[in-house]
Amino acid sequence: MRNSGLYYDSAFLTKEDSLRLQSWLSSLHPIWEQRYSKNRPPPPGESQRSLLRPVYWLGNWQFACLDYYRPPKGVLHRCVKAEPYPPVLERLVNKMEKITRQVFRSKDIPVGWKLNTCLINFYGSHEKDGKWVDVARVGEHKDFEPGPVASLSLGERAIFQFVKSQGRGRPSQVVFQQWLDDGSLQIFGGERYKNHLFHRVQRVEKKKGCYFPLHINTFKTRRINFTFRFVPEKHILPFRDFPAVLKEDLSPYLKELAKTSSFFASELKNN
Ligand SMILES: O=C(O)CCC(=O)C(=O)O
Repeated sequence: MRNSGLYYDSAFLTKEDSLRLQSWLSSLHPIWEQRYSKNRPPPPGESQRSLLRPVYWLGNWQFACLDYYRPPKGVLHRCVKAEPYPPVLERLVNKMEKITRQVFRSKDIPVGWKLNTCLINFYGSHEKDGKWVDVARVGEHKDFEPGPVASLSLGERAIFQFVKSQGRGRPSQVVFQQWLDDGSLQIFGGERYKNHLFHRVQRVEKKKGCYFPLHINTFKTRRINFTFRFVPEKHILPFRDFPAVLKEDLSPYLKELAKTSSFFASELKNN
């Protein structure tokens, strides 16, 4: 029988692929994004803030200040064409897509679905005013890209929870939780896990002493998570096709990325 929306394999990644991934990750320069921008200022009652963790996107980059991809209304000018997957990820993604088609019901897999988008989250401690602060968590949210999402984890274990919102001021109710191990693959989709419930990372352990040497200043990374998602190609546009006001907001990020990425250097040049 096809599953009802949740799949977990604690040992998806081989040692060799984990080392290949870590070697590739050490070439990246993740960035810190701000939640808002000049042309998309904070709404009343909110203030400008940095995301809790550095990130990197592949396939397309959904900048926080563009408010991510939120169909049906928020689909235009949300996804900036980004770097393709490196060969090791391309191969792993093919495997994840195959597993998804085998174990998920076809009604939960949209037409044209493929895992063409990846958000890489870096979890750890951040040095602020001379003190190390643990910021290894993600608040409850939904991923709005259509169809199943696949999540690959490296490093320390994280407790991942699906929760039901209980309304304003009341703590959410945990419906199901799963420890995400080093090298594990989780796939979730369907009405319950993807559309109805929220999910969050409550905390990341420190038991194994994992530490990833990466190009991120004032940050010690002990867990890395890749979430692979689907965005229809028609909603992914190159930077040059964005409206001038959004280009103004995104330019500082593109310039920072272009310092170490030939892809983004060329996107800026062709602008
Ligand atoms: O780090 C994780 O396991 C989950 C990340 C997540 O919730 C997300 O990228 O939307």
